[in-house]
Amino acid sequence: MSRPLAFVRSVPDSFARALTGVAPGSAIDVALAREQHQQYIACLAGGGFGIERLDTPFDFPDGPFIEDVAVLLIGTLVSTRPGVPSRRGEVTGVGEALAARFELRSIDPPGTLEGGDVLQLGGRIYAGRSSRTNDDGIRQLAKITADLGIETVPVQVRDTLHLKSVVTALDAETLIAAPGHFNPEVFGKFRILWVEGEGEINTLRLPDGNVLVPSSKHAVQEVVAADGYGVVTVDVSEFEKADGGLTCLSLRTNDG
Ligand code: CIR
Repeated sequence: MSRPLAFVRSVPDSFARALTGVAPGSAIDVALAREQHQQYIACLAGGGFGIERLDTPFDFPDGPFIEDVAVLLIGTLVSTRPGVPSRRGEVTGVGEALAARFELRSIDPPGTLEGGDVLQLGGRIYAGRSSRTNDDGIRQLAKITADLGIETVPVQVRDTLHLKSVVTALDAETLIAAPGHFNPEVFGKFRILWVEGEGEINTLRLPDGNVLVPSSKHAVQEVVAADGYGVVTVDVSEFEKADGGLTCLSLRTNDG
C-alpha cells in the first residue's frame, strides 16, 4: 500500500503578522518558526508520511496552517471558505496545486468552514460549529460528504478556535480531549482520554502508530504515553503563538 501523503506549505516573512487570540507575549520569531517547521516535517516523514511541498507563490501570514483551507475526502478536495476574510486568499492556490489529483468541490457564501473544525473518524465527519465555521458551511459539507456516503455530524464548540484545538484521534477508537469545550455525548462510541489544565490539545497520529505531541504539552505527553502509545515530540512554540497546533500545519490523505 502506498504511503499516506502530507501536503505542507512554507513559512512566509509575513508569518510574523499571523492572526492570534493568545495574549501578547514575545513576538513570533520567523527564522525559528522555519526551523520548527522543518523539524515538524521531519517528524511526519519519520513517522511514515510522504511529504509534498506546495510551493505555489503566496504571501499570506497564516498560509502555513494549510489544514484550514481544504478538506481531503476519498478522491475529493473540498476548498473551504475560512471564517476570517484575511485567510480566504489562501484557498485558491492549494486547490489549484492539487486539482490534477482530486475532484474539487467548494464551500460557497454564505457558508464558512475551516479544516481545523473537521475531524474525520471511523467513516464519519464531525464538524465543529465555531467562531470560524457556521451552520451553512456545515450543511454544504454534509451535502458533499453525503454524495460520498459519509455522514457529517455537527458539534458545537466553545471557548477555543477550532474543534481539533481540543479533540484529536489517537487511533480508530480513542480520542484525546480537553474538557469543557464540547458535549462528549456526540462521541459516545469512542474512548476519550481527558487532559485538564493544559489548554489546547492537538496531537497528530502518525502512520507508524506513534503520536506527535507539542513539546510544550507535558501532561498530554504523559497521558498518551501512559496509554501505551509511542510519543514523538516537536517544538512548535512559534506556531502556538499564532494559535496553531500540529494538525493545522499539514493536509493529510489518511485522515479519517
Ligand atoms: C488562525 O487564526 O487562523 C491561525 N492563526 C491559526 C490557525 C490554526 N489552525 C488550526 O488549528 N487548524
